[in-house]
Amino acid sequence: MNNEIFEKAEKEIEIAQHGIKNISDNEKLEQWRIKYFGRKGLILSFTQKIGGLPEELRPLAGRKINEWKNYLNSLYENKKKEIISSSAIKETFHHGSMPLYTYPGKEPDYAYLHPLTIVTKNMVDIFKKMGFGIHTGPEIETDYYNFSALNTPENHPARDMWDTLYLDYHEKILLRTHTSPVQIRIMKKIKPPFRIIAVGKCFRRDAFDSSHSPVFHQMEGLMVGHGINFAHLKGILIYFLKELFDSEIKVRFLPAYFPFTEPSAEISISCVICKGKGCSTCGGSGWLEILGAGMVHPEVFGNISRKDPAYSPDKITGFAFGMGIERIAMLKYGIDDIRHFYNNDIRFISQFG
Ligand code: FA5
Repeated sequence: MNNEIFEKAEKEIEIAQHGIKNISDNEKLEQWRIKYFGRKGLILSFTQKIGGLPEELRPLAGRKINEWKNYLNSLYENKKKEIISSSAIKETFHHGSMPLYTYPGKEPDYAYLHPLTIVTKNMVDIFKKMGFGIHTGPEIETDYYNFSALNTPENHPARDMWDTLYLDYHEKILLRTHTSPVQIRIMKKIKPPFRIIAVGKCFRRDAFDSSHSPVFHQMEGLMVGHGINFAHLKGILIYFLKELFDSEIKVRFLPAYFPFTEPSAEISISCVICKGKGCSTCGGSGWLEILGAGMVHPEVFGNISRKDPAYSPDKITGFAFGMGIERIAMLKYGIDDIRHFYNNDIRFISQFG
């Protein structure tokens, strides 16, 4: 055995060492064992070459072959242990005779959209179709935006319409009682003509009952331009309500009062439960009040036009509306208690997605 043969053998051992690293099952390990220890394997073929060597080299060659044999054997034994212990891990995931990893998986719970999210999206989509832009405003407001700029100055009796939660009474910082302050913020930001809606949380010192929550959601609408009149308001709201509920519903406008609109209207739809015949949901009247609306009061435009003449009430008109999203969702889905929306009961929430 000359040097060349020794080098070749060392190289083969190196290949064996790399080869065993990637083996992870018994079948491949057995193939590896045969390749090095089998009848035509590496060790035997070197052993057979000893006889053909000069006598003085034979003891060295014998020692070398023993070294390689022991080394390959230790690689083999270690790998065998490794495979046994990894299959032991698999065993612990067995169920009876069936490995758990072949078992059908447990179906995960799906996430559901909250009914208020679904209804809000439906409502927004209808207004988007009619060219309305989507805006938002802050939930923490000042007295000015929530009241004064909306023609409801201090000591105005209409302030009693909204039981207000103040964060700082002296600084006149409060949680907005409605989304109408967004009207003022928008008019200070963009020039007419425009049409927008704004959705968000509102807060009132209202006790929880089946139709009231201290935190609820409103959608505000505002359309301002030249020659906007009550017929536009009616056309847009009737189209919206028929799209949202059902083209068969009837829509009723009754005179109402809001300090920031004149004239103002309270808008009802024929009861979606009894189809207008009279039931407990509509209190026997056949009608469900659903939103407040009206033509923007000239005083409101006056507050803006002091800084921006584009809002002079002589030049432009507009209409606004505001609706409670929870109340609309209750009617749409026949939900009898507003508190269901906030209880986080998955059995309730998963019915709508
Ligand atoms: C307003 O808040 C006016 N800003 C609406 C408006 C906007 C009128 C623009 C004219 C022009 P009102 O206080 O009626 O109006 O509230 C509107 C809707 O909010 C109600 O019809 C109701 O659906 C909902 N709402 C009011 N209070 C609560 C409450 N505590 N819980 C749940 N929904 C409520």
